[in-house]
Amino acid sequence: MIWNQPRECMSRDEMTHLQTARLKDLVQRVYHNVPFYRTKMQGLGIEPADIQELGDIVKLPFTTKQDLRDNYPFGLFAVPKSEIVRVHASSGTTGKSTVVGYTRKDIDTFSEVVARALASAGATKEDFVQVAYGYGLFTGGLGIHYGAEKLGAAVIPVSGGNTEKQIQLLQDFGSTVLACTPSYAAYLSEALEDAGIDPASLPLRIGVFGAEPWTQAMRQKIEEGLKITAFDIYGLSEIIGPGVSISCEYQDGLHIQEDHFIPEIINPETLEQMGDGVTGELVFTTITKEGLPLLRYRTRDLSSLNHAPCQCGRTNVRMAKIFGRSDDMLIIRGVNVFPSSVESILLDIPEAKPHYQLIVDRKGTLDTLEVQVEIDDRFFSDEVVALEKIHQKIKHKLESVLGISVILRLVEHNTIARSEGKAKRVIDRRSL
Ligand code: DLL
Repeated sequence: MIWNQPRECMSRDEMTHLQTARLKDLVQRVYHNVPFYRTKMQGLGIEPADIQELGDIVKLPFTTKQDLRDNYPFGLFAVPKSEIVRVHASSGTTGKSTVVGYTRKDIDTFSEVVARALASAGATKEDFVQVAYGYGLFTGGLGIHYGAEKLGAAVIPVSGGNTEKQIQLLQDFGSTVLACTPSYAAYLSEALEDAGIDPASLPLRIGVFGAEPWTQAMRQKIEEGLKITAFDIYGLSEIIGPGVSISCEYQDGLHIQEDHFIPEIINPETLEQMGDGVTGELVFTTITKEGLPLLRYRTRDLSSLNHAPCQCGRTNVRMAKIFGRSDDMLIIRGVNVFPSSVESILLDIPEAKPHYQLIVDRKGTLDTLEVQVEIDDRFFSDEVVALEKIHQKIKHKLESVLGISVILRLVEHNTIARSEGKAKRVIDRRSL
């Protein structure tokens, strides 16, 4: 179902018109209300009047996570503190977290984009949505919660973790929609199997998964394991939270809520804007946000844009499934390795489970990559020869695709730590 037909199915002309008007208004607001942006714009020798059409966006300064940190906690807010009704903070692993603030209207926008996302996944007011994203400073729990309520669905606000409870609620409350990270969904599916519960016996039918990179192969594994259809929901706290974009029933990219967020793809080196189909860094400008409006925020997420019409009827531009983050890219002995490439390879191998970890280390002057992957109990036999065969097969595949030598360790079920939220796929001991 399309939740907001007029907004999600606009003609390109109408969208351009709306975005231009909103961009001009945004530039006025940040110029007058956020000293950081006024100084930046003055430094570039531009004034709000220089922004007349959409293409003028390239004249505007970029914003980075560091800018948010430098202005910690509330320095980039564009409204008086009394207008802020909620704050969230992102789960940064290094340095200070980034704090974001919402006005009442921002919370309405947030709920609206999440309602659109859930509807795109096929949820309706008839559904019971089990929200297993963490509640708290993280935007996942409360973000999906408000959107599901807006949709008119029933929310089950269980939050992350407590797997036994999750399973009990899936059974007793008959949840039809599950919202959590893909890695946790993979874990839940396995926990059901261990408990001897047939997922087909549960009413669960839709998964709304995001907050971390995951491949199509992982989607298929989870869909098979839980007997559901899984959708990819993308977002980041700085822009609003979950709901910036979502896949539709055609599963060919994620529709961006363009009436609220203008996307661009840039070359992260030259900072130039790239055309459709070219992979680069995603950049967003928040054109309706009041509390913390951002100009050209550099997400570090790698994707590409596609303006071609989609069979679902939505006209909003699609972004390709996130390929990884530019800062996730590992450089091992000079070769670029993306954790997502490793995931695709592993999940293509029937004996491998969707639980793996990459450990990068330095022995002397040489970087090493160790890949640990859990092997299905059925294959983890005592027969050394059989296991050795699987080992050789996976190692060969990894090395031929990645182009570097790999230390492969096949481990037993439940060896790799499970995560209730975002999975930690890479341990880089070189930087410790
Ligand atoms: O992860 C918001 C969110 C919550 C999205 C629930 C989806 C579901 P942050 O904690 O600020 O916000 O982290 C944002 O997570 O820049 C991406 O690198 C990554 N990310 C989020 N969604 C996806 C996705 C939330 N669907 C950062 N695919 C982003 C790949 C994702 N990466």
